[in-house]
Amino acid sequence: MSYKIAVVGATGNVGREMLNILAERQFPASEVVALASRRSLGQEVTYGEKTLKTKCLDDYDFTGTDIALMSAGGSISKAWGEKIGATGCVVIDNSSHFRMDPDVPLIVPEVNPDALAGYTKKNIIANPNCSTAQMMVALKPLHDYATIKRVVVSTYQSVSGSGKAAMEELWSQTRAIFVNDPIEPTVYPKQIAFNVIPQIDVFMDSGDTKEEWKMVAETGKILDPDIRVTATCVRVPVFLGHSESINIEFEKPIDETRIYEILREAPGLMVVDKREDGGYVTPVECAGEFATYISRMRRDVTVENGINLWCVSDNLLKGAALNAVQIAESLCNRYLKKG
Ligand code: 2RA
Repeated sequence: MSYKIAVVGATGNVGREMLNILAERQFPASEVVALASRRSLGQEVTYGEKTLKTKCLDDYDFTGTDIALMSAGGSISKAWGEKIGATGCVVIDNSSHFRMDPDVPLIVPEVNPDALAGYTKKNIIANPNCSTAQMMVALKPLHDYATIKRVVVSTYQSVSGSGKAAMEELWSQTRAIFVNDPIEPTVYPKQIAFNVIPQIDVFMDSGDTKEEWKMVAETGKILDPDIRVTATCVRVPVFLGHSESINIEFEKPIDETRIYEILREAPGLMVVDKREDGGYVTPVECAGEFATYISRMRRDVTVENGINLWCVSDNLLKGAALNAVQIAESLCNRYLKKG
């Protein structure tokens, strides 16, 4: 039982990781096709031991392709998503374009796998925003335990979330400052080197940024619309790995020992939490890892049933490519069985 897979946006940060993870997890692929824009035609990308030459999306016929993993930006998803789905190829889209579409399931496999059943409406499944995905993995077991009523989250998001140009900007700005020849920001509104920027994506009328809105709206769709969520999303001078400070208030009484047990047993989570120097995870340690890490769990004594958590994950993996491949695995195991 094997599947023909297309990776759309194969030369981007996430596309390359999708190929790496398909190979690393030995996804049952009969063939993997790397698709990109015409300007990237022929560019080589690695898929395990193989090197694939990218083909042009515009010229590709999706007939006979079982799954398309897409991470080519919202405009490409808007132009191609439903067209590809109509060929019978199931789209797993990493852009934000379809996430809040009522006919498209928004999936974190450890959290709401049953929602996958809705994929047949458009043959499209949406991958959540990177900062949402890691928070869902942490919140789901706790919500099942004591019913979460309110979440206050502050994020510290790496520049890889903005793409290669942002990573190059952090590097070049840092280098320029060291030689006392600062350069003007281009990717971000302000300098990112040795700085933090409290803006990710555009501002909305509410004063929230779209990234903050995504965390609120996507939590409601994936986990529970009754959970009250407020977010502040910040860009930090880190290349890889998103960190989040999460304050959680529960409806029901909680026990810290039980919470540790629940987090340690939860799928996709790794608890590293010692109340000593260095007894916690930082972004540099999560890079390349599939797990979402939890540290610094402690009571929030300002409310009756509250805790604080530190949550770190590789934003290109659980925040994007890994979650997409895990969706593909669930899809094949549950619905796309082949004789
Ligand atoms: C970011 N979550 O971190 C957004 C998109 N990946 O830039």
